[in-house]
Amino acid sequence: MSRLVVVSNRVSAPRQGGRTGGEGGLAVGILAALRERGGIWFGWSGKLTEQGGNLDVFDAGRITYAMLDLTARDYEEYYSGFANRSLWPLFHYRLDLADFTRRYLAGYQRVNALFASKLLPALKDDDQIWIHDYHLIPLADQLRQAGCRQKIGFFLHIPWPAPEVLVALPNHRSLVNSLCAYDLVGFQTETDRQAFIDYVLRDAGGTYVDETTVELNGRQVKTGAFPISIDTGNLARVAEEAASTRHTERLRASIRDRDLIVGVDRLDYSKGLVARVEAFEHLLKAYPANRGRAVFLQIAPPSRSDVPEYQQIRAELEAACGRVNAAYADFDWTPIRYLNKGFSRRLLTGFFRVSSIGLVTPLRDGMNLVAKEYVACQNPDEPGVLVLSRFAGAARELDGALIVNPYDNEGVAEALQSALAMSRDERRERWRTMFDYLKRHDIDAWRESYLEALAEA
Ligand code: ADQ
Repeated sequence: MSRLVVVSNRVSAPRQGGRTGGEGGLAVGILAALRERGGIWFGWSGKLTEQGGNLDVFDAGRITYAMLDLTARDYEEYYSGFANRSLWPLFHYRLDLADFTRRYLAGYQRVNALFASKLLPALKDDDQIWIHDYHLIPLADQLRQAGCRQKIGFFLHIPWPAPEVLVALPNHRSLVNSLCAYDLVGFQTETDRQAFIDYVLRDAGGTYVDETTVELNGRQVKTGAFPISIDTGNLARVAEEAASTRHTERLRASIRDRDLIVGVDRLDYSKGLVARVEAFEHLLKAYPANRGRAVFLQIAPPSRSDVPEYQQIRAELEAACGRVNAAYADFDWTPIRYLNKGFSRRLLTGFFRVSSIGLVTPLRDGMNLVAKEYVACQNPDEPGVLVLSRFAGAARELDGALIVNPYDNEGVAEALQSALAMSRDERRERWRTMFDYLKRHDIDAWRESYLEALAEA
């Protein structure tokens, strides 16, 4: 079996003591494949140095971790700039927030070229290369120009926008051309894949080769939808144990017989947090029986805090939570508990397990793993209800959820009210279909289906 070379913006390398830094599902899934096949995980070290370009390489078992330092200017232009101020808002349909400063694009291309030049010497002839996410779209093109002939696949973790939105990007054409340097381009959903095909056929003059393959400028690229997932079985076990830990007991004791609604997100404008608070406010307004009874716990640690739009969303969220609490709190009850910090995965699983509702209402999201994690963590006898935005990729799969439109506060409030009133039989039935689905479609199945398609491409 050929070696696997994984490239992503950041690398989840083991910390001292041998455990991996990233406990998240993606790291678990990728590490399983790297351990089985042997290979390299290549990416940014997270360090900024004066010169940049230094490569720190070390082996752990069959895996080589190769981590590259960047300069402060690289960070500003490639990461905070083009990746997070141009592509991220655009791909999440926030044209109003997108900043297409040309300097950012130049930095993005420079860092992709740096990745290519440092990766190339480490490659063997029969390696398979798997590149992740919007930070690294031009990487295959850069590698090809330097003579790389290996099979290269790409997976996009965020949505691919409709052509009408994509064309607002000044370099949309060259970005799509560079995607055609891959053998396989994977998307989260069929909708994303179709949006890419639409652009290639309608805007770029490409043609179909077969149902999943298109040709553009003499290059053929295969496409596929590969909805990412979680380590379902393991997470369910962790949640069962977490149900009786000290922290979960403390949370349960503080809620007493009230209803807990939980939200867990990075503090990102794509996650719909302000609208979510407004929907909860509407629940208290329209259904007064919930006053003194419902508690909304929102966990949202800061993310990308050096990007101005993230400082703004944080201020807006704090104001919204403060306003609702000021309007509705009583001496023995606070409606919203807003925590501006992260928690370990283990603690979160316990929090998911004791809550009556998982509230996941992004305005746009590639997949949203929190929705899947919430389902995996439920108690089969007494499961909570998932209230899920139609704009999350996960909504295509989790049909036992109450699907909502996050722009419609009153509609979300109605769904919350139905979830709170739902019979145990209905909750069990809805949960069971989703859990069985996630057992079959877990992170291992995702990885295997992607790598099989890459091998065939
Ligand atoms: P994210 O936008 O980060 O990921 P999501 O998939 O929900 O969104 O979360 C990733 C992970 O971070 C989850 O495992 C979650 O538990 C964890 N996490 C989130 N908030 C946390 C918190 N407050 N404390 C601790 N952990 C937290 C991007 C795309 C998604 C896509 C993933 C994977 O935007 O659409 O699902 O990549 O492809």
